[in-house]
Amino acid sequence: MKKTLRRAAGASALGILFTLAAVPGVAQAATTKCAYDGNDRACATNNNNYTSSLEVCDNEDDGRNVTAWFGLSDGIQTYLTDSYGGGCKSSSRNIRVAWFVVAEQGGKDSPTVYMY
Ligand SMILES: [Ca+2]
Repeated sequence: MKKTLRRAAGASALGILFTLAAVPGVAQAATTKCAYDGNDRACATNNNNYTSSLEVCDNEDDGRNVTAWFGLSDGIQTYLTDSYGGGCKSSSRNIRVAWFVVAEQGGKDSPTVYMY
């Protein structure tokens, strides 16, 4: 019993440490937006330090890949393609995402998502 209590106290002390350590992260608040095409999706996250994360997920086992096109804030476009299974495709950039669209192979583009 004593041992369990001590372990629990240790865990909560760790929890406090993590909470305190996370506080500076508030200044790094990120903006994440996603677009969906059925169950398929693409997301972009812009971080306050002007980096970004891109992700596309083919969640439909229908033989059609899913591609997202991302417009970066310098005007350059890039894309990511995912095929069903094995998790999502992701990438990061040292620049923010301005907009993106997602579409399934042979399908229509989603409405454009503007990040800011
Ligand atoms: Ca698919």
